[in-house]
Amino acid sequence: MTTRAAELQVVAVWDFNAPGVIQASQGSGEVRTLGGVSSTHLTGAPSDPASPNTSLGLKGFPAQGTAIRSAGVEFRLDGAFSRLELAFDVRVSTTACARLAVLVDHGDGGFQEAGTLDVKLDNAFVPIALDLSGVLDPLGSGPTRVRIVADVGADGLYPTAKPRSDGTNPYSPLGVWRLDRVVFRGVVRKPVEEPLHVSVSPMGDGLALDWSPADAEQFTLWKAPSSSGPWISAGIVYDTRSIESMDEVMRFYRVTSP
Ligand SMILES: [Ca+2]
Repeated sequence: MTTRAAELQVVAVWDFNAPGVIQASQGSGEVRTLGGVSSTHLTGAPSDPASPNTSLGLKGFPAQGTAIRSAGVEFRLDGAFSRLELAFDVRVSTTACARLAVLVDHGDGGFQEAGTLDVKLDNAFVPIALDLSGVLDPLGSGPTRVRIVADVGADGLYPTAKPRSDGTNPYSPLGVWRLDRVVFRGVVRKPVEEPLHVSVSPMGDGLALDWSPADAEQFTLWKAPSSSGPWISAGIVYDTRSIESMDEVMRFYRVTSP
């Protein structure tokens, strides 16, 4: 068994040091703006050693309390990954929204929340990290889309890093975000790998699928209506046994590693 940290590799990086380039600077993918936000290039984060070092500036956010979770950026990674982790540096201006929601493509056109992040400092780059595996790993394979968008607080308003001296919220659509060193780490998930031998035995109302440990600490379980497919990922399994309910349609199973 190898350790989790050792297996994760950098799969895509955006360093935003080439103005106007939307492609990843390392790996394969593209970034685009969302919700009417426009992009510009501003001074980069100190963590980026490159010279010149610029960042992706985002401006033109929605009016206070409107168009929630619509404004920001979307990163599309070519390929599918498991154990995906996102890290980036973000800088919010004094009047910009200081709450970020990270959303991942649910595979059916919808997006699912992977986490919300509150930036505590204004006008300084702060490092952010988020494990996306909890929401991404149960999903099927395909292009991976991850959004970073402005989110409201419990009061329905876009929060800022700090209030005015009189306690009021200084949020303004003129506020600016800067993103830099957006790094995705993970394990490349191949569409279907060689299946492991699976033994099947009845258990109550379902089936117990058992397979050998192989040289892995996680496995992908696939289902299909026939032995020729189409094979659909039923999720990542961290054990060598899965209990499946009887399914009239999905009658074939395979397990691959990872
Ligand atoms: Ca940079």
